[in-house]
Amino acid sequence: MKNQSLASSELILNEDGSIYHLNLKPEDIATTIITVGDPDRVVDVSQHFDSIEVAIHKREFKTHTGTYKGKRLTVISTGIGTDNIDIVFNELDALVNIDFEKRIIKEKHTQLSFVRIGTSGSIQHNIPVDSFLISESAIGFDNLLHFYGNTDFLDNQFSEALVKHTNWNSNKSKPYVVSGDANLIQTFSTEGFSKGTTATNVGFYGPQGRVLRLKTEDANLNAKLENFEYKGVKITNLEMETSGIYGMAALLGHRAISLNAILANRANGTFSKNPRAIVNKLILKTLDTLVKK
Ligand code: R1P
Repeated sequence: MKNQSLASSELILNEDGSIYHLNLKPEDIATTIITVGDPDRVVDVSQHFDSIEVAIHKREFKTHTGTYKGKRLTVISTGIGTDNIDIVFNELDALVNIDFEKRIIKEKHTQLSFVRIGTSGSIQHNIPVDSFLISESAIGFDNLLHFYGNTDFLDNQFSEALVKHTNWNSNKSKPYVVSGDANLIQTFSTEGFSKGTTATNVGFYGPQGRVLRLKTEDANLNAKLENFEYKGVKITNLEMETSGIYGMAALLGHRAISLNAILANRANGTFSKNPRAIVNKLILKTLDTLVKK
């Protein structure tokens, strides 16, 4: 497989040689990449850069590359959900690990470091709005990883315990459990971050137990998630990308950490009074941690 040329239907390049959805060329990205959901958040990050050398926007994928305190960084928006994470991770990986001229996988692997700066809802009373949380691991309620082989790194016993505890409906895809990068987690484990296990959902409303006009299949799911415990680990928060990020990073040989600004507390029904300021605080904290010697 390694030296087989990739067909133009598989590795899709635009006329200018950029990769299909992201519209980026290999020289456009740094090896440290910040991912954000919202395209508008890209500027919230890059406004702190010393200078911006690349600014490209296609669909929900907006990319700025520049330097922060001398360190070259890329910030890219993924839009919402793990289906977009599949595109972003495969295409960013292709930019460094596939030779676009020869259309073959490069012999030498380049490792990327991904840092998600995202927003999230806590499901535990003791994790308040406006706090910051590192996802030590993620539980995927999406089914992205089930489409890839070689998933030995998944914690299947954890999944089984959760399936049993929640009486998980088998019509839904089986939850999978994947960890973030231990070194990045260590680096970010500074004062002000709590650590937890993040459940990644396939939607914002029903899948996260929000009832507007539609009832959910299991009205008690969030309560079951809140009181679930496996080997002392509790599920702390809900969002929509982390399992895909951790899973794709593990599959492709990259490093990833997901940082969450807790904007909602689902257990007590509260929402941040100043979400923008909280996310901006997390952005600066993240940038400064990335340049710390
Ligand atoms: C839902 O409002 C979105 O916000 C959270 C969820 O994961 C989902 O993408 O993250 P972002 O603020 O990073 O997009």
